[in-house]
Amino acid sequence: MALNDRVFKALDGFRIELPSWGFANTGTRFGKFLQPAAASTIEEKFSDAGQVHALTGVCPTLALHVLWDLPDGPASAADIARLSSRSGVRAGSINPNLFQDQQYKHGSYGNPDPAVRAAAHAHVADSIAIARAVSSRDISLWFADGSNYPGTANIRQRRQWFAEGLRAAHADLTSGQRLLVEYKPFEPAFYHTDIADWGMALLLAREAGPQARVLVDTGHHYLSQNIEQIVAWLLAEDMLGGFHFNDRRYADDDLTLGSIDPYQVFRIFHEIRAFAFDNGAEPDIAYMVDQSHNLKGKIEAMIQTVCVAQELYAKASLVDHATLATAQRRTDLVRAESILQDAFATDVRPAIREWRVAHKLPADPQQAFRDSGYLERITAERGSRSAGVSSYA
Ligand code: PSV
Ligand code: MN
Repeated sequence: MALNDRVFKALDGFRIELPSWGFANTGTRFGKFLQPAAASTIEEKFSDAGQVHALTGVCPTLALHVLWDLPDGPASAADIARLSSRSGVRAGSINPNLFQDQQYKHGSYGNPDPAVRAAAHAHVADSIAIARAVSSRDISLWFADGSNYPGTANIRQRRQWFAEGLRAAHADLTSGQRLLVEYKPFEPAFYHTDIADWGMALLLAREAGPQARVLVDTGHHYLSQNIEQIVAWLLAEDMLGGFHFNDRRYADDDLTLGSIDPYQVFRIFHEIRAFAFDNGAEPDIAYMVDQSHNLKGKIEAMIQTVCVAQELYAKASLVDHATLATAQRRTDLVRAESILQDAFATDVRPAIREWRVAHKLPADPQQAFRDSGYLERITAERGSRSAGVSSYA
């Protein structure tokens, strides 16, 4: 197949979800630099996501965080439907918030206090109901649970509480819904985290039930970890539910995708493309962005991320799997490696521009955004609001 055809086919099948919180003011624990154009209402987040989707054509859904975006629970569904039809973007994954309330100081599902565990379970049950009300498939669970000092938490007991809690949550799903279990090695807990890695997430998801899968946040690994191997194993186990994409240099930095190590992202996509080739079927994976744009303009950062994701996915689709398999069988190491390197080095940007034009999209979404005047308009409209907006919302 010609390069253009391969790129077109790959991009036709690639969609990526945006996070509502990526359009809001965020910061570090040292402070927050407010951006006048940042979104602070759910209307504004849908509107900004609508811009990114209108210009790129590949972001039809917006991930929502329950406490930040849906304070009225399932009653917010009518509002969400109205915002969806106005912005052209539907509700995406629903993210319960089990880390912000004071009651979760010592954990949620792993809290020794049964009343707090019950509150966490009730919040997840509500979130599952919200997902149904807004017709969204995935409920994405991340737990900040853990401890800061050795000896302060009963790790095995907490594992048991997690297994029970996730089984109970799974029992609330209706058919078609999925529970995604996200792992993270540290932060905010700095001694142990209850779901610290993909193995723990996999075991818990398996135990929860057949509609649970693992969610891989690319920033949630130790520094030298081989993320694409984790992806390959989860694919082989039919347990890869989705991604939270971002990049990092040190910890969970939430930088824009591919900004530090684009070859890492390419290698992840390569494992997925190779799996699809070997099995003759596309795996069902929810690609999502999970970034915090502290310094970059939020909409620009999102457009940049989406374009980079498309580029790296398109490059991975250029790998000649049949030739690679032969080279691997013959242990022709340099040839096998260069098949990946050649695909990675190919400039796919002209083909992507053609794909955009063929789909009546701007050839250069970033430039189109700059020319649109949207940023100036929201800066003027939103900038007059007083500072002191709360985190993410
Ligand atoms: C935690 O670091 C995380 O990756 C989870 O996905 C949260 O939902 C998100 O970040 C909130 O920013
Ligand atoms: Mn995440």
